[in-house]
This record gives sequence, structure tokens and C-alpha cells, in this order.
Amino acid sequence: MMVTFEGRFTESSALRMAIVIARFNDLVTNKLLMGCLDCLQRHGIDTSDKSSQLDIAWVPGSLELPLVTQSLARTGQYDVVITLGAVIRGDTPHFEVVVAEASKGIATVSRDTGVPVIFGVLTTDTMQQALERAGIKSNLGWNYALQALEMGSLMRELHKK
Ligand code: INI
Repeated sequence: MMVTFEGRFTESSALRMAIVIARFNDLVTNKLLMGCLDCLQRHGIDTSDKSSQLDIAWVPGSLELPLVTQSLARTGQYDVVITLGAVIRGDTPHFEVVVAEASKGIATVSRDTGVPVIFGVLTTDTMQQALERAGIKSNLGWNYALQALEMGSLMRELHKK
């Protein structure tokens, strides 16, 4: 019989998660974090300081996201990791390098460790565009959190099989 695997949003409170967040452009990344935490909390995740479900690691910039994500994923303590960063072309002559290294690195960590890692790095031409996606219009932090809940749940389903 055919099996359909799908992530659910009804058992999120059982997931263990980490967020790895870049300080660079923290005007933007802090807002992404707020959106992310709001979504997680509304899906039953304990986001308080005493939480045993959620850990947060700060790194200097998006280039450091893959290493710290790898380190956390390898502990085996997390169902899913969310990375948050903001790379803005206007300020960054080496924009392409930062984006390419961060995205490749994060994808590699996910495949190597088997832990889903959400790529929550905004890549925009201007600070204005980044702020619009971090709360002025909508907050993509919310979307990244939803994607994390879906992937964490989906991988649990697959592992049961
Ligand atoms: N890091 C970012 O997260 N966003 C940027 O826009 C950015 N710029 O502009 O350079 C950036 N650079 C820092 C980089 O990620 C590293 O932290 C740094 O090179 C030290 O390794």
C-alpha cells in the first residue's frame, strides 16, 4: 500500500530545536528571530529562557552559520535547526561569496548530519528590502519557523518507518 509522508503541525510540542543566528545586520536578524519565536510559541514550543526544547546560538555573521549548525546538529539533540541571517548586497562587495558559502555550507551540514536545517538567510539588494521581509510587510521568520516544524515532524515520520 502506498504511504504518504507528511509533516504535521499538531505534534510540534514534542520537537527539539535550535536556532543559529548571525549578529551581522542584527537590526534585521533580531526581527527575524522575533517572528520565528512568535510562530514557535503559538505552535506549543516552550520559547522561554527555561526551555529544554529550544536553544539559540549567536554567531558573528552568515559565514559562520554552517560550522556552528554542524556542531549542534552532530550532538543528536535536535530534530531541526533554523539558521537566521541577512546578507545585503548594497553593503557587501563580496555579497555573492557570503551567500554562496552560507547556502552551500548549510545544505551540506543538513545532508551530512541527516538533521533538517532551514535556510533562513535573507538575501536582498537593500536594507529597506530586508526590513520589509523581516516585519515591515511580512516577517519571514514566521515562515522559517513553520518550515522547521514541518521538516522536523516529517523526518520523525520517516525515521519511524
Ligand atoms: N555577514 C552577514 O551575515 N551579512 C552580510 O551582509 C555580511 N557582509 O556584508 O559582509 C556579512 N559579513 C560577515 C561574514 O559573514 C563573516 O562574519 C566575516 O567575514 C568573518 O568570517
